[in-house]
Amino acid sequence: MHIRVIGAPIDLGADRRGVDIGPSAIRYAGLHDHLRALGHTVSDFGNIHVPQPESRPIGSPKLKYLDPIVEVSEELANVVTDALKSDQFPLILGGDHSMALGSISGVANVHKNLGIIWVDAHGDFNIEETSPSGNIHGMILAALVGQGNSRLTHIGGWAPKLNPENIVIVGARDLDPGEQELLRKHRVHVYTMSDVDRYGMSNIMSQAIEIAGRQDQPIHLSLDMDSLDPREAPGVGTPVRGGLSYREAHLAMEMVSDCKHMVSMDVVEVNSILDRENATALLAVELILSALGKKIL
Ligand code: Z70
Ligand code: MN
Ligand code: MN
Ligand code: MN
Repeated sequence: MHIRVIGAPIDLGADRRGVDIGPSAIRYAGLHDHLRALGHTVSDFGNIHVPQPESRPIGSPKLKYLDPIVEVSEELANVVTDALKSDQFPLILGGDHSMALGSISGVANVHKNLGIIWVDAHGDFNIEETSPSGNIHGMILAALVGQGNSRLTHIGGWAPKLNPENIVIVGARDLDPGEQELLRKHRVHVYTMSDVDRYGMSNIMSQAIEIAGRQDQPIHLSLDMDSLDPREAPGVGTPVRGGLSYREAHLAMEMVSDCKHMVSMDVVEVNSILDRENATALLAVELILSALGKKIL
């Protein structure tokens, strides 16, 4: 496979600074050499341009940095669409999770009926009215199904990008009250950590792949590193106890790899300021490799 690495060093969608270093940290962790060792060819677009928060007004406290986030999303969507049209596999490095608005909009330009596997401690299904923070990284999935501010929902001039029934969230353990209602109302499939404990990651991922990839639908995998337990991934902006173990996360990636439906992937929320000796970026590379075909034997 030809992998196109795209850096999206955006930290406009979250409060804690430091995720803008994420794409560099993941590259330093040896991403390209490891991908080539797996037999892939790799090219790197570099990073898309993201304005520094200090250089732009924050705007409404209910939708912080809306203007620059929309601009970055438009550009990222185009870069991702171009990669897919050139038969390349886009691997997008964040950045906070707001970058998935651009990446998934770009994939949805090419693949109709896209399935999503969203591995995250959070639902990222808030709208302006339910968000406790005004942080847009917590609103991305809602925007992609057409809910919330019209500038977020209409990246590329059209909406919605996703059918909520094609979305599966895995690893959830921190959902806001209004967000829970919205997830139920729109029938998003949510596998919580409680479900992972009860049924095991193998069963959860079989079902997730069955749902997101039904009728041979292509799947986009969005991996928020805060899905992992903070003991494994200390370098994330919003750590939440009780997350995925090292082995559960690898198994999830290996099962997505084996299903052969994945067309694109993002890895987000690596916060190097909060990390220890690049551990979270090194883990991100390991998980990317499992998702892209690495086998133990
Ligand atoms: C909270 C909010 C969030 C990621 C934190 C947190 C959202 N639900 N998303 N980290 N990736 O502010 O909306
Ligand atoms: Mn997230
Ligand atoms: Mn999260
Ligand atoms: Mn199939």
